Amino acid sequence: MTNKNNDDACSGISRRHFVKATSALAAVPFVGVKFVNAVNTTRSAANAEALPERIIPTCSTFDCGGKCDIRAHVQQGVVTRITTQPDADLDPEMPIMRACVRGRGYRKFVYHPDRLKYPMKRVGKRGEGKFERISWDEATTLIADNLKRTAQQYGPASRYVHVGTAVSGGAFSGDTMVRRLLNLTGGYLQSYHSVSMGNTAAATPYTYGTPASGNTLDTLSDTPLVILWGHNPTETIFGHTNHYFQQMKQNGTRFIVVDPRYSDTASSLADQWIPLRPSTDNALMDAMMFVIVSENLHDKDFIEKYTLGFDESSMPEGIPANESLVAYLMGTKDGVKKTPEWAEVITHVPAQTIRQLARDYATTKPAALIQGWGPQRHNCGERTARGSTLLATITGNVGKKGGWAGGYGGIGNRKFTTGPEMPDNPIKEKISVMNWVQAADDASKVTPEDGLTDAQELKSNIRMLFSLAGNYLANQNPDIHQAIKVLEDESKIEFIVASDLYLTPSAKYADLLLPETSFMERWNIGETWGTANYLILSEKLIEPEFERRSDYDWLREVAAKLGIEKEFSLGRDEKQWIAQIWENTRKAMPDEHLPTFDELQVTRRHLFKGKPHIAFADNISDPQNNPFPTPSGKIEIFSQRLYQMDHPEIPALSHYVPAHEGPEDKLAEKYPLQLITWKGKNRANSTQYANPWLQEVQTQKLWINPLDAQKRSIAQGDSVRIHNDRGVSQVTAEVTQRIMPGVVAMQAGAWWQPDANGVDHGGCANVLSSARITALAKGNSHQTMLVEVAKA
Ligand SMILES: Nc1nc2c(c(=O)[nH]1)N[C@H]1C(S)=C(S)[C@@H](COP(=O)(O)OP(=O)(O)OC[C@H]3O[C@@H](n4cnc5c(=O)[nH]c(N)nc54)[C@H](O)[C@@H]3O)O[C@H]1N2
Ligand SMILES: Nc1nc2c(c(=O)[nH]1)N[C@H]1C(S)=C(S)[C@@H](COP(=O)(O)OP(=O)(O)OC[C@H]3O[C@@H](n4cnc5c(=O)[nH]c(N)nc54)[C@H](O)[C@@H]3O)O[C@H]1N2
Ligand SMILES: [Mo]
Repeated sequence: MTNKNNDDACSGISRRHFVKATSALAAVPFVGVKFVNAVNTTRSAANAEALPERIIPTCSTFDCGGKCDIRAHVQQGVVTRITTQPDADLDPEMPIMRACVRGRGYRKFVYHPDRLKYPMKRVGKRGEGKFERISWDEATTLIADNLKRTAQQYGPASRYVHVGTAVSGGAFSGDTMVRRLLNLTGGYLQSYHSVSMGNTAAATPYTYGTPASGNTLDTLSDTPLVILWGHNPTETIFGHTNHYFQQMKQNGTRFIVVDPRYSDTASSLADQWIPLRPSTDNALMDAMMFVIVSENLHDKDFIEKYTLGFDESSMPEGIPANESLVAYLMGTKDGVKKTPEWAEVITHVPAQTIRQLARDYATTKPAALIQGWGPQRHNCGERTARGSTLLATITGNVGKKGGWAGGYGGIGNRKFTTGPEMPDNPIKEKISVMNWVQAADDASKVTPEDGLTDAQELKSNIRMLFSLAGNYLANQNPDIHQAIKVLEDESKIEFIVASDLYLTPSAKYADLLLPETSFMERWNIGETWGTANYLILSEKLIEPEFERRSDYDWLREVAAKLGIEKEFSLGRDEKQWIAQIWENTRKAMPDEHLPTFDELQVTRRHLFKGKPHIAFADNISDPQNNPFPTPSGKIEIFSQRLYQMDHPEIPALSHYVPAHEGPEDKLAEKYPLQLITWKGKNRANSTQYANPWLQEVQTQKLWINPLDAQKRSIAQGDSVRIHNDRGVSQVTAEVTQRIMPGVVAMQAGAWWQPDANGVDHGGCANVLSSARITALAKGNSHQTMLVEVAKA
């Protein structure tokens, strides 16, 4: 997730209570606590020479969906093995949090021979990937000089920090500290919008007044029906999902998965899989609501008491007739009844399946419809996010134990720790993440309409850019080719600093490429995702090799060259920052009774045993004293604010509107297949792409249905060209019924590997994806693209 500072999204779970009484902890002598550097002597018995092995509980600080308990076996300063939480360490208070394949493979990420070793300066043309080794002294002088020069020549707002999510799972990072340095030297151009779930975060408040619409999963234990809507937590993890969902499955909860792909979640949990054409979710939702209302299955008491805009009798004043939900569903205004037959044509879900799904959802009490973030990383994602809130509302599943309010945005975006102290940024204007290419190319064209906030225009193009722990200059950015056109023009951005562990497709565009340490070579505190609620100490396990340095370390040297080392570092080294962040966090939540940092180094992890949390429970149990934070104080099925915006793509009622580059777009005549991407189990986005163990887990292929393959004479294992007007990617075909006809899919995050003709051979979908901006959030729509596939 990016933009974790999006704090309003974090308030989903606000009251957590610390269970492990500090008094009990204090009574335990530190040496006796089981986590402390357990010494494994079994090998020593066999081999008298062998040195004792320390087994250290730790975690990565990647943006990987989980923050699982991995055990690093360290011998003579080398991590020799990685295991995970053993049975003996299962904590009855805590959900099981064992490492997945990614965690098990970390050693191969850290000890890979291809890892960057020295600071390097670009020598060829930008993007060619030619570098020469330089000294750290030269590197930090270059950064300091360019920081000064760009600030003087173009103003500090010409400096930009790019998306870099690979360190966002920790309390401390170079990505954060570079912002501290910039703020101390005049500021920088900030961006907003989480490319992960920003469309949901922007749309959900139009229903509930806040995006924080998620519950803790322990509240679902008695839920008879869960609908996972474009949600694949078996792979994406989202904190504690696997623990709870597997338990619920064993206890008889019925799971339905709505996804164009037969995902690993479908195969591991689903009683029923409902594939639908991507970006048509709202049509399915509309038809479900049509069935629910016409069969009188809606929760009338709930609707009357808590909502606005259901039918004509509950519309705000001054709105003309036939704008309510019922009027829309019944076609009062447009003459189109939103029947299952109507939706079947759009979604390709059989009408009878839609009818049954609607009945199941409306008559099972309670039921939880949980939407993932895949459906909202579409051009129509805001409508889809709000659509599920409407379904939850008319069935009375909001604020109830066992129900779910719909959007999943509210609980995946929180930080427990305070982070480092951050001076104010003197630059107030902000761009959307989606504006960066335009801001680098010609900033005068970035307007408030495109996403610029707190200013009418930008003062300067982006002239200096930091990309620390991101692969978003090229690989992860939608429409790679339009981005690299600007990057390759050296008269635009004048100086690009990147730090990574690998020479990624984005790192090739750096002017200065710096070899960062890995999480095993630094101190940090791991922050959990989603519904999880614990912190893990991520200890420095090994010394960095070659000339690798942490971003903080070289930033300190840059600060010294700018004459502000003291203000920047406050005299703290990395571990001291972590200790300070921990202290500040302790102070910020006195009720939690967090252990001291010294104690944490013994206990290793800290569980916040919050009360089970149900979003909007207070608004439902006592609406007089807790109105919803919307303008009307009610759940707004019809949003007057959206009505006044009068934007056809984000209507006042969230209903189906054909998406740009959806299946109803005219472009489908030329490019008849919809391509979607998914986050697979063997990497976190593009992180760990080069890990050989994880490459064995699954290879990058294009999933294509046998019907579509046959039409194109494509056989299993054929090399295929996936193409549209933006680009071409060539990979192997996986002919499989796991993807519905009309749709093809590739795993996200594979490295872009263009040949001399610009054809990608890595399977990077972003040569094909679009940089189109969403209507409300001004956000990304990585997932909405039309392509054609041919045998290569
Ligand atoms: N293993 C693994 N876990 C991860 C990550 C990773 O890269 N790998 N990344 C992490 C990050 S940064 C994030 S933001 C989260 C993201 O988590 P999500 O955004 O939820 O993950 P996705 O795989 O993008 O999408 C979830 C599902 O949506 C489906 N989908 C796509 N389009 C549509 C549609 O139009 N309608 C419906 N109904 N379904 C659709 C996809 O097939 C997929 O199975 O995951 C995190 N967890
Ligand atoms: N087609 C498509 N594109 C997408 C998405 C999608 O679903 N489909 N999802 C989007 C989403 S939700 C996200 S969050 C973004 C993610 O995009 P990014 O934020 O670019 O994340 P990664 O691709 O993981 O790249 C992170 C880089 O950091 C490096 N790295 C790892 N650890 C460290 C470290 O300790 N220090 C440094 N300096 N570097 C390190 C890794 O080697 C890797 O190259 O991608 C987006 N792009
Ligand atoms: Mo993400």
